Formats: sequence, structure tokens, C-alpha cells
Amino acid sequence: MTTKKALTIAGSDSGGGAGIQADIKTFQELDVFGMSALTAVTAQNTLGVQAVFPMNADAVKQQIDSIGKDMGTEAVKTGMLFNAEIIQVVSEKIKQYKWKNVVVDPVMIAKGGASLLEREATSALKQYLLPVALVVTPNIPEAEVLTGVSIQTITDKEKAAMILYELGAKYVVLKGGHDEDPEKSVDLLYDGTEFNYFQSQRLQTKNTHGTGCTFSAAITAELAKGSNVYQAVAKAKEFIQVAIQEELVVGNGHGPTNHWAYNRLRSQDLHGENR
Ligand code: PXL
Repeated sequence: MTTKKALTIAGSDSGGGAGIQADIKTFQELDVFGMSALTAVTAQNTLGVQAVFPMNADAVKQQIDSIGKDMGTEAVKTGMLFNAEIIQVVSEKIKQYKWKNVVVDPVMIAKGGASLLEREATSALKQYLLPVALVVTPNIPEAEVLTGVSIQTITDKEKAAMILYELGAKYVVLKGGHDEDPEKSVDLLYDGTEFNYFQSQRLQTKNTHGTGCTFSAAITAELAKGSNVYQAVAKAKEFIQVAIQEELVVGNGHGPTNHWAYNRLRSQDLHGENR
């Protein structure tokens, strides 16, 4: 059997819950070989981001070349890219290596408010990265910044998704995690023609650090294995739901999600341990 591989181009979270660390853990749990190109190093824990050290764009370029020239990859995910120069390099390399399964998580701001993308880099993200994206996975605040639409209603969500599609992403997954609804979270998937809704029960917890990274990494892993976007999003939704539900006790602030949960629950089901 050939090994399926996925590359994450993102920032490091020293606390292990988000960024590169969340991506690699998710790839591993979903049986995909994980590789990385670091764009920044954050000093971070569950209490917040203490410092951000961006990589030089040439270092990002060379990491991607190292992978592109030897190993190749079945799918790519981008996370924290920090500045316009890094965005341009990443977009050029994706085109050069003709990578098609590209998931763009347009990371902008960490939970505590720390900036993970320079304000003036938003237009570079729209101009260079969305045109090479198969899937873009904004949360509501990110979609608002990218589209200028203030999102309150379902119609607003659909309008924002259409704008993101027009900017070049072939599929738009607008995540409902920041919705006001106390009962449920509804994600919208738009493919240029139809609006599909994925609904899940909203879980009450403060341990949601890295949720967005984990969700988009799971989509990437599923694409690497040959799933289509609908299957990949549905599986990623299951993966993140149990990762939030099966809480870990790590740190004193917003703890990480549980990357083991999906497989642990599945193995319990298989072995009848929870009957
Ligand atoms: O969840 C967004 C995110 C992405 N990448 C890094 C992060 C965070 C959030 O804190 O630290 C490195």
C-alpha cells in the first residue's frame, strides 16, 4: 500500500494544541503521513500567545522545496502564514508543484486576540491564495474580514460564501463555531452551485483551542486518502466533534482538543468496551 502524505504549512504552537502540532497529530490519527513547513514559531500555552517569531520567507520556500523535490504530497494545508511575503511564496510553490488538494485555513487571530496574520496581508491572502485553494475554511470573523459582509443570518453566510467562491476557492466551508446559537453549530459548505449544511450539537466547554486547525487538518487528511470534499468535511466534522467532547485536562486556560478521541471511541465501539 502506498503511504498517503499531507503537508501543513503553518505556525508552531509550543503548547501543542493548535498550529503545526494539531495538524500533524490529526494527520497521524487519520493514517496519513504528516510533513510540515514552518512559517512562524509562537511562544504559547493555554493562557495565550506570549510571543510570535515569523520565519523568513526564504526559509519557508526552502522547506516546501525540500518536500516538493523529493517526497511530494497528496494534500496541502495552510494555516498561520503571518505576512504577505510568506503568502506569495506559498502560493507560487503550490502552483509550481501543481498541488491540487489545497485546504486554506485563513487563520487571522488567536483566541486571546494575538495577531497571526498582519492586517495588510489580508489582501494578499485573497489575491494569491484563494485562487489556488480547493477548500477555504474561514470561521465567521475571518469570513467577515475577507468579504466585508457582516454575518448575522443564514443569508449573510450564503452571501459571504459566494464572494469567497468568486475569489477563487472551489469549495467554501464557513464554520458555525462562532454563531450565537447555544444549542447547535451549523457549518455551511458551498460548491458554487449548492449550499450544504452540516449541523452538530454545540458543546459547552472552554477547551476549544486548536479546533479550527484540527478540523481543516482532518479535511486535508481525508482528501489525501482520496475522499471527495463532501466526504472529507463530513468525516472532519465527526473527528472534531468528539475531539471537543472528550475533554483533556491540560493547562489552566483554554485547553486543547483531544486528538485521540476519534480513534479511541472507534476502537471501544469495535471491541464492545462501552456496552
Ligand atoms: O487556531 C489558529 C492558530 C493557528 N496557528 C497557530 C496558532 C493558532 C491559534 O492560537 O497558535 C500557530
